[in-house]
Amino acid sequence: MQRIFSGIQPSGVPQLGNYLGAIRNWVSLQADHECVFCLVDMHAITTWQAPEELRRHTLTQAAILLASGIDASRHILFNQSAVSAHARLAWIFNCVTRLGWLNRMTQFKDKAGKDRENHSSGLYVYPNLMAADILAYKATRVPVGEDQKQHLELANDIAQKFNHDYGVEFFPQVEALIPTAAARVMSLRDGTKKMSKSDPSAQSRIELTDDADAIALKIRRAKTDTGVLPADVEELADRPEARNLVAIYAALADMNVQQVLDQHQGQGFGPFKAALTDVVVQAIAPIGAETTRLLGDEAHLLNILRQGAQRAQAIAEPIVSEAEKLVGFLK
Ligand code: AQP
Repeated sequence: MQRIFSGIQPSGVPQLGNYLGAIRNWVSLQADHECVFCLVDMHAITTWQAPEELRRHTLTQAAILLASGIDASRHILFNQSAVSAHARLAWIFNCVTRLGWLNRMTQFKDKAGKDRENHSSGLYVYPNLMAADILAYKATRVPVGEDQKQHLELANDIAQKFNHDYGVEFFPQVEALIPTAAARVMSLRDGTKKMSKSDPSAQSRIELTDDADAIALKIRRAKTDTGVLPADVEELADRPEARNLVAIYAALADMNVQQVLDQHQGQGFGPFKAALTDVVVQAIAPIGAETTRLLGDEAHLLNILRQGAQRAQAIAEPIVSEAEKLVGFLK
């Protein structure tokens, strides 16, 4: 059975893009993979997180994953900082990765914007830690949204260079599993920007804990153009906001974009948004309700994460110790 590693940052409440790009996929991959799911709190602090918020978001995220269908008794769910192997391997990878490789990473450019000098060095070396997360488990498959594809290519470059430098086939190559539907969900306020849990505008995203009223309001206020829904997919090409709403509908209703247009062509955004609201509420509201219930028992959540960390440690420790020996560290 192939091993999967995937992570999500507790940098806010997970949003619909996290769900469609990652979480939903994780749930179905559990059937035929050995899965390691990680709340990557060390990644989260690459941008400022107030400590109490980080703690709250980590617990909320654990609850959301369980509410979405992650089975922590058969698979592993834990928070990254609880297993020191991640940080140790990341440091080795900081020394393997070339600066030129990091300079090409578009996510750093997007997140740092023009103000590069004022961002943390952690944000810059984020892809090295991500490579360490995966390779500490010698995972071979990584389900991610499309935005993470470049980081996975870098993880393969790092694995290859490590193997080459130390003259041994130690780390495997990893394969990105990118969903075909809604691989990149865009902001409700700007169809050219991806939906993000840390976007300053809460109106730009649907959070997995939003109730039916909040979902309806956000969709009603979502930016659109003044046209109607066209008959053909090609006609959405230069209408990013319309394309995004149709893609969300399609992904949640298990349809393709053309099938959604066949049903709704000629409709204005008023009626289409109402139909979309129904589809989103049906998919998301039960997750929110179950999350609230799970958050009522914090001790139980902490216990699940603690047990997950022990099981993660049992896999990662021998692999990272061996990597350290290969590097020449005295053990
Ligand atoms: N908009 C998106 N569409 C599709 N997939 C997405 N993912 C994130 N946003 C979208 C996928 O969700 C998984 C977990 O992401 P993450 O939390 O590790 O980091 P991120 O990609 O930086 O997500 P956010 O929401 O944008 O977080 P912040 O705002 O903190 O940076 C990944 O598999 C990602 O592809």
